[in-house]
Amino acid sequence: MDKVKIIQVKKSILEDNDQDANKLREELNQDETIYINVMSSPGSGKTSIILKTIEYLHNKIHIGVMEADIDSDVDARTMQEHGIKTIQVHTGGMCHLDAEMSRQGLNELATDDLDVVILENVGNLVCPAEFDTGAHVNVVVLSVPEGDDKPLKYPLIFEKCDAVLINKIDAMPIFDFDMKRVKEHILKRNPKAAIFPVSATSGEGVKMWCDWILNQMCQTDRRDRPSDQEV
Ligand SMILES: Nc1nc2c(ncn2[C@@H]2O[C@H](COP(=O)(O)OP(=O)(O)O)[C@@H](O)[C@H]2O)c(=O)[nH]1
Ligand SMILES: [Mg+2]
Repeated sequence: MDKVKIIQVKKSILEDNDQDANKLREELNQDETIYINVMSSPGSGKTSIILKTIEYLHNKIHIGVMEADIDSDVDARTMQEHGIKTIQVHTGGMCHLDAEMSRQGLNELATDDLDVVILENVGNLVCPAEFDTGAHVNVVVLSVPEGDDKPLKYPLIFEKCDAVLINKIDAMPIFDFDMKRVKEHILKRNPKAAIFPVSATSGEGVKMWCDWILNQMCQTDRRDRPSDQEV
């Protein structure tokens, strides 16, 4: 097994990250590559759901993964062991990725042959929400054991996203998690959010989520950040 490619990315010196993020989206549009930013707290199942997504979609589209962490290459090694084109970016202690850091990682990954790049962002429900990475699609993974109140406690990330995956639904019988209530909390903050109850372990719900991704790819005009919607 080849060693994982690891790069240290540097924070943007540009004042206007939003402008830079729009520019990156434009560049990716020209390459016809869709960039999906997956955010969540540590352990909610980002790596697991990304693997399941690629397992489902690999016969249809080419997907690469960019792993962003403060340290380690654990998740990138997992991706590579599954034969997935991947790069590990280290953020130099930062708890998020900005558009320039994304660009550095994407350049090293080399996206020419990729239809989709999935970013597994740094595990955190706060900082990643504050920085536009240049992604076309922003996704939050919330897992059942974390509780149905998280959209109330971390509203910004739920406002900024296009889709929420409620993961670990196989664990619903064990936890006091109210699916109806969590959907209400999310939609109150973001009426346009698509919500997918899934289990990365059993595969339940994954088809609907993957069909939604394919549908996003058909939407050609993704120039403006989709989450800049009125909420
Ligand atoms: N029961 C259950 N466990 C899951 C599911 N998805 C992930 N896990 C477990 O949750 C733990 C953290 O998952 P991981 O994908 O590493 O989360 P990440 O830190 O967000 O990337 C691992 O032990 C996974 O096996 C799921 O749908 N159901
Ligand atoms: Mg992970």
